[in-house]
Amino acid sequence: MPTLPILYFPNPLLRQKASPVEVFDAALHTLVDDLFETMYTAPGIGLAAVQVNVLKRVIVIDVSEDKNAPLCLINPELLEAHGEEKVEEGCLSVPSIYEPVTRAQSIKVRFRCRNGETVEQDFDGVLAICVQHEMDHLDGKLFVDYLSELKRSRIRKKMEKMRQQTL
Ligand code: GNR
Ligand code: NI
Repeated sequence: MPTLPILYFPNPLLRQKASPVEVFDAALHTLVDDLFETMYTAPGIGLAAVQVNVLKRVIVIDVSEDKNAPLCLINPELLEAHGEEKVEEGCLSVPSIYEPVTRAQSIKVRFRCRNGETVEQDFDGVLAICVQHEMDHLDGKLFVDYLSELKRSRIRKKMEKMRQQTL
């Protein structure tokens, strides 16, 4: 299973909006497998298809210590959000940057599984944060968008510098 190249901020491709999955076929299963492989290799606790330039509403997550709790959310819809908490976030598309972001503390989400089954599930803790972070990616939104313009422009400059060094 290949790992897929991850796009980095401020690449405008990260701003694209993903389309709902309509066909639950073998190609979708391959995409999901490749997303997991890419996420575990990175390593990260979540990955959205947009981050590898695939414009489908597909998210993979595993926040477990032992990397044995894979979750795949397809076409996720936020049904409920409760409470607020400010937690430090990072992103595979914004490497080496960690900043606090305010998110809902617990959420209820409707989504489809890789086999097409529809599920409604409640999330809290790190999982709730991660699901919200990944759902943002599907609409072209990044955690740096919640920071001040000053912080975001400093991060942009740092990313552009890092990128030049790796070219
Ligand atoms: O690996 C990741 N860690 C993380 C930490 C705090 C809040 C969100 C995340 S998601 C991130 C992987 C990623 O960029 N997913 O889009
Ligand atoms: Ni991210």
